[in-house]
Amino acid sequence: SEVYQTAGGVGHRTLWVVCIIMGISSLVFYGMAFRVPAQKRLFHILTAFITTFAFLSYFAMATGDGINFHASKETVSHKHGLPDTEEITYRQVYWARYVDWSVTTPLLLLDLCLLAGLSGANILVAIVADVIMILTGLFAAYGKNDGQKWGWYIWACIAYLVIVYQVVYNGRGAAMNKDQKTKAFFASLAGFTFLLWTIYPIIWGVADGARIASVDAEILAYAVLDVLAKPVFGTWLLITHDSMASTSPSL
Ligand code: RET
Repeated sequence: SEVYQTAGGVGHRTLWVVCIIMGISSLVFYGMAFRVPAQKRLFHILTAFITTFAFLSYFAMATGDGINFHASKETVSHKHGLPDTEEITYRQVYWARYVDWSVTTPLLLLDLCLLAGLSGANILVAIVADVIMILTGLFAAYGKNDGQKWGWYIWACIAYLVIVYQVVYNGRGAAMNKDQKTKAFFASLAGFTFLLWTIYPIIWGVADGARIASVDAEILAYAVLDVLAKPVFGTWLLITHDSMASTSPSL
């Protein structure tokens, strides 16, 4: 049998709402960048680029770009002695998200790594692991069968663990050398990030993965997370950073 899974009105409106939120926060962040001297602008620019990419990706998805149907085969086992049947689900995959994430998640990590004062080698490992996580996640989304899908998913999760080790564990070590305020702020921001980011693979698992959650539920869940991970994260970072005396770190 065949099943089609597509977005409805709720999903469509949600995509537009987030598109507008990302657009407005980008303007605000660029505005905040101009209000500080050039030497203090690195975090502002990074953060504004992050919401700009998200704005473009949400514009794509809201207008129907960056989406396609993907067929995946599942074997449905029946009880009561009926033979197993093969079910094909055609689900909308929003690949524009992965294009967005492949650029914005490394930039988000860069924000955190620079705040902690992590070394260049550690930053590079975190960012390369992040790109691997997103690209293997994209392959997972296009897996033709369960083996492929969940195989790629496992590689992505391992890459995620590498990120957590670098940013949370080594990041905390590096932040030890910073002033008290930076140390405490890094701990809160990294904790917030780790919590949010861990929900993404869970949503993926029930949405693109097992295809249990509807496309609308998937859009809504990612919408909430994306707004917290980008505009809320950015506002928190920039307001706190502006209140601190330090200049931007140099790359
Ligand atoms: C995937 C699926 C494969 C397993 C893992 C994933 C992790 C994704 C993450 C995404 C974070 C996105 C953010 C977006 C900001 O708007 C690719 C879903 C581990 C952590 C922060």
